[in-house]
Amino acid sequence: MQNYGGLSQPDSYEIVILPVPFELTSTYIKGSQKGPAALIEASCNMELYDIETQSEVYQKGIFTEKPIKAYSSEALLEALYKRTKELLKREKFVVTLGGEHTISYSSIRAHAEHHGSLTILQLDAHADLQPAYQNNPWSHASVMARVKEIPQVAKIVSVGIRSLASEELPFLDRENTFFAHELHGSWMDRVAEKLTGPVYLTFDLDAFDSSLMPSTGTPEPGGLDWNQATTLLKRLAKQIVGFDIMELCPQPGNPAPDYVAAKLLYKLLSYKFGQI
Ligand SMILES: [Mn+2]
Repeated sequence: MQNYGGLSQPDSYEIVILPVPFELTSTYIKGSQKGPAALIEASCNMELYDIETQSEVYQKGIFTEKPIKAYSSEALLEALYKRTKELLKREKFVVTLGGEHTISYSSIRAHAEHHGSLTILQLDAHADLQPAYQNNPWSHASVMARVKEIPQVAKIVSVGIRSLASEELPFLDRENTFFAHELHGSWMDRVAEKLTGPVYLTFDLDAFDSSLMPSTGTPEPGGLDWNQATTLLKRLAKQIVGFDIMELCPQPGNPAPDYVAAKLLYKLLSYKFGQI
């Protein structure tokens, strides 16, 4: 596999890309295990100067780790947790690429323990609050239910939700949930107000509208567009201490969504480390 951005591995670096091509519980369109490789391949075609921030964030050093693989959810989650802890101890900024959304649990757990208290910003079409799904507590549809159980997670703010099962309603934190149909007027102010202290961003790509991002396991209409997502994230970027980009499910013959995901990652890094 190539390195993110088509870069050669730097000797010193602040940023680590952690590919996790793991998929076990997809229920609709399968293929998210190919997500990290497709994102990285698309990223090799990006121009690395960011106009908005007038920066070349790759100069901070971006190191692409070897993919983490395992055959069971439990083994994968343990391996990712350990690797992330180790990287955080070395003061790296960690970006995790999925793969199914379940993976975020370990990333969040490691970041939450590292920071003591952490607010989660979840961009997603789905609440992912099923106590278990198809009898599996580690289903992609249960990931935020598991994240809620992490003691150091202070709050989860969910944005873009537009598909829900009635079983999830009792678990929904209505105060901190921004449904897609509510994203008008001063919604970004309202989201920003909820996000205090260090923030971990988990970006399920199905948060994007399915016209922009058809390449996910569960594409949904009525989602965020590029400018909405990047304007929100630009505003919050300095608070973000780590993030993941999940559920890219590449489609043969349509590489454009892979490029959207690759560019989203670079935009986030540019906002985080560049001048805004
Ligand atoms: Mn999700």
